Parts: sequence; structure tokens; C-alpha cells
Amino acid sequence: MLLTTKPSIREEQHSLIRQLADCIESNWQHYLDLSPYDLPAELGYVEGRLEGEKLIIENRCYQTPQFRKMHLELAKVGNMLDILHCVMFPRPEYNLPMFGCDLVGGRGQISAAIADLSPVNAKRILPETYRQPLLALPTLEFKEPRDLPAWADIFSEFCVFIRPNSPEEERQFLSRVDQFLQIHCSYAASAIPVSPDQQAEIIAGQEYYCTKQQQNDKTRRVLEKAFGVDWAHHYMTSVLFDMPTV
Ligand code: BLA
Repeated sequence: MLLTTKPSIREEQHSLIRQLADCIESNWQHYLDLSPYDLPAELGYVEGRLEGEKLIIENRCYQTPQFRKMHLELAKVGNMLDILHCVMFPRPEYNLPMFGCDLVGGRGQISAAIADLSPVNAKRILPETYRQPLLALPTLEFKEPRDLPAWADIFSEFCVFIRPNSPEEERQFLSRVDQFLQIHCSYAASAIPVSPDQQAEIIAGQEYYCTKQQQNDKTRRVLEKAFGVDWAHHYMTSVLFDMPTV
């Protein structure tokens, strides 16, 4: 499937967000067999208002034999806030971690850059097939690592959460996400389905991941202020972090 080349708010966003969005889509296209995924009606492109500024949300969503939903969202609040959000939800038939990434920035500076391959098995540790290539990656030193909030016990030992403080650090973050995606997409492309018992464990792990992500008050507050409490709840539970169905 050819990815859309429609004009996008991407062109107006912080350069790291633009480059990361391109990097995510090129890995998806290179390794995986994409087909469209229809988001709930009316939620592909959304406009609201936040503190007098226009909030625009632009979603692209795909599925593959291994992933029930691969969601890339770009959002923009006037010139105040640029956001990239991405989650790859594996089908529960496959023992694959959740890839997640969030970039939040304003006025030329990214304040939060986070990326992880998060485990979903009962022990909440990544399979050896992931740990080995991830351990072989060079260790990165960022000047401003950030502390994870209390809800964030879902992330792996390989999670990167920083405020990038130079173009070099932005480049390193981009390259680490590219490495995560290469490891993940190349492995997933030839993954073999698991037993029904293991599927139940994977579903529970994905539910736990979504429940925790839904507790991110910073995301909720932005959405509530622009669209109201009910819409924000609906969006967080049906578009950003919907639970797998059996
Ligand atoms: C932080 N997310 C944030 C922040 C904002 C948003 C405003 C605070 C930035 C900062 O502290 O510098 C907002 N993020 C959004 C909005 C959307 C979004 C509105 O995606 C969507 C429309 N969040 C994710 C994913 C991860 C994630 C997939 O969506 C991780 C894989 C993590 N975002 C995440 C974390 C924080 C954050 C851990 C910091 C939260 C905190 O410090 O309390």
C-alpha cells in the first residue's frame, strides 16, 4: 500500500517531529505489509480550540497481519504546542511488545521525548529476542533525562525519556527510535502465533498498558481543555489507547 502524500500539518511542525514521523512511516513501509485501518467515524481529522488557539489533530492509521493497529498522530495547538504520538498495537496472537513514542514541544523546543518497546507478558520483561539486540546498542548519554511519572511502570529498561538539549541530542534520539523500529518491525514481520494460553496473558498485558497510559493527566488536560471532558475520555479510550477485543 502506498502511504498518502496529502499535505499535512507535518510540514509546519518542529523538525524533530517531522523527521520522526517520516522515520516511523518509512520503517512501517519497508518491513510490513500495510493496509488501511479505519478509525471511529469523525476522528481521523479533528479541530478544536485551546486558549484561543486552534488545535488540529491529524491521524494516520494502518494494520498488518501482525499488528491490529498502527497509529501515528500529529497534533498542533497554534504555534504553542506540537505533538507526535505513535503506538503499534500487536495482534494478541503474537508475543510482541508495544512500541510507543510521544514527542511534545513548543516554540522551537521539545520538552518531552519518550520512546520504548514495552513488554506485555506477565513478568513484564522483554523476550530475549528483543533484549539481546537492544543490549547491543551503544549506551546513550543525554544531559537532561526526565523522571517517569508514577503511572509509568509499563516501560522497559530500554525506555528513553529526555528533554533533548541540542541538535546532536535530537539526532541521537531519532536514531535510537529508528533502531527500535528496525529491531521491532524486522522481528515482527516473521513472528509465529502463540498458544491460546499465552494469548490470554498477552491480552491482559496490553490491557494493563492501556489502563496505565489512560492515566496520563497531561494528555487528558490538553484534550479536555479543547474538546471537553466527555470527548477527551472517549478519544483516550477509543483512539489513543483502546483495549484489545478477544
Ligand atoms: C507527556 N503528553 C505529555 C505532555 C503533554 C502531552 C502536554 C507534557 C509534556 C512535558 O511534560 O514536557 C500531551 N501527548 C499529549 C497529547 C497527545 C499525546 C495531547 O500523545 C495526543 C493527542 N504518551 C503517549 C505515549 C507515550 C506517552 C505513546 O501517548 C509513551 C510511550 C508518554 N507523555 C508520555 C509521558 C509523559 C508525556 C511519560 C510525561 C508525563 C509526566 O511527566 O507526567
